[in-house]
Amino acid sequence: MMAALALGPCDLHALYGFPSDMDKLPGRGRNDFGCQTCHLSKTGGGLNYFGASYLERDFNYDAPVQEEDSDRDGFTNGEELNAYPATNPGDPESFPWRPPSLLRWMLSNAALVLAILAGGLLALRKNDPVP
Ligand SMILES: [Ca+2]
Repeated sequence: MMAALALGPCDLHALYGFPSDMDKLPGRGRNDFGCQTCHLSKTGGGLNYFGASYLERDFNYDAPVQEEDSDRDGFTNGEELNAYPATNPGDPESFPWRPPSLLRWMLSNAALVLAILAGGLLALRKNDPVP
């Protein structure tokens, strides 16, 4: 009983064997944030933005929860929890790395970028003096 008193609500949740809501999350909720995936502190307590959304959906990690951006950091909960490494969907200061906009454009238009580069190389070769 003394050990249980030293644990936070998130630990008690697992200790007393309630259905694990963490197990429903990507990677079974095993990420660097632990209880803070849903709670404000490492020992549980109040819910963060994602925890409130998850509770609102009765702990169903369904499409509306996955597609929501609970912490309004520009990434959906699903993008954050499936990122490698996962980021915290309840913390707006935690989000996946996003390449700069020019690099994103170049990656999404790779064929055009390669064609421009190839055309530039051909133009340079044409200007080379013939041996
Ligand atoms: Ca986040």
